[in-house]
Amino acid sequence: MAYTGSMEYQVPTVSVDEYRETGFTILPSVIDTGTLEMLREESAYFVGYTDAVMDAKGIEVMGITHRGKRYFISNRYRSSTRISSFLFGPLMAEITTSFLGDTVYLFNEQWVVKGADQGMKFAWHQDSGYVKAFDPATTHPPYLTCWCALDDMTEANGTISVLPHDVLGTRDRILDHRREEETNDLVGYRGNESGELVTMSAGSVAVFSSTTMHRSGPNTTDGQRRVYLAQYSASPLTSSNGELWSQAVPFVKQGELVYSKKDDLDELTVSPRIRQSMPAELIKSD
Ligand SMILES: O=C(O)CCC(=O)C(=O)O
Repeated sequence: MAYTGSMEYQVPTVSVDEYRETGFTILPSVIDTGTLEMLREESAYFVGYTDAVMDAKGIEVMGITHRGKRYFISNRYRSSTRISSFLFGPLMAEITTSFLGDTVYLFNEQWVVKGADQGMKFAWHQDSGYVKAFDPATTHPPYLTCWCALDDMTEANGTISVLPHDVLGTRDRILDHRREEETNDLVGYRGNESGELVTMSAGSVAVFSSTTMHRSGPNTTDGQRRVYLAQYSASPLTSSNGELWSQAVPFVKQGELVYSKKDDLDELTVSPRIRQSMPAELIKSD
């Protein structure tokens, strides 16, 4: 059973089949223009916010974020009054339940923005490789990434490429990833495969598994390349010591929407590691 609420859009069965076989699929033009505009405005706010944080710290690089070139801004939706309507709304319920089944938790969400002209590439990796790098004994089941395009995605502006599971045998396997000195990227593949380039229009969603190997190219255009990336799991993902790894915010239970803003920040939904990285005003109101 998938999402039981009313939603005009339905994920085609062929897309689910393609995902199961290759590890990824594209859902073209599924985000409406009003939502797209809202996400673009929020993206601008969070990039500005991140620049201000870097200014205050006097730094140009923060983890895998490089000022002006590439931004990864995670776990900030609670600072916005608008983003939760998308993250926990009917469209994402329809998409996530189609791939994960009738119970879904939010695992992580982030902006991935590449700056105009100087947008940096991002190395081959599996999203699960970032979990394994910090928790080598991890045995988590693959989770789901919804890579939501806020701009048309082209080779020129640094879209992603993906490797179908069969190429490296990644369906149920997390490869070891090594950190690249100059970028801080974790690199999971250094071979010659170029994968499938994902070109799609703004408002489309590329759906892939956390074990799907993917990378993205540099942005050589004069506009930003903006993505909102939301990740969901079918059950709370715990690390090898049994603690919650990231977040497990209840979203859909037995096909019904159960997200509750009021209970969103309790200790069952957000791990101490993620809580620590949140702005103080959010934690205080807990
Ligand atoms: O949007 C991109 O350039 C790639 C993002 C990505 O691969 C990730 O965050 O895992």
